Amino acid sequence: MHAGCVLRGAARLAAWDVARRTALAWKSVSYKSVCIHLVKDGGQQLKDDYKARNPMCEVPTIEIDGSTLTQSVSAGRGVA
Ligand SMILES: N[C@@H](CCC(=O)N[C@@H](CS)C(=O)NCC(=O)O)C(=O)O
Repeated sequence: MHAGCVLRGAARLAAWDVARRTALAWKSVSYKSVCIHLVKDGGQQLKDDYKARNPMCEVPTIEIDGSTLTQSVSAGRGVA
């Protein structure tokens, strides 16, 4: 059981977005999806509130079970 899962990703789906969402669906994890626009406002991934979650200033970021996972492969493994 995963509580309060939040998935922060870009508006346009990349291959790893599909893989991540597939992993979440496969594990029946419900999640809140938050769009991080990479151009709007000078790049929302560069804003302090997002940078505090992911110092690399990249999407995706998954918050799950009190942990923040920032790399697609580790995020996939964290969900599985
Ligand atoms: N190693 C990262 C790479 C993620 C990545 O390259 N994300 C791109 C978007 S597809 C990004 O956030 N770019 C931010 C930017 O261009 O400022 C992962 O596997 O999650």
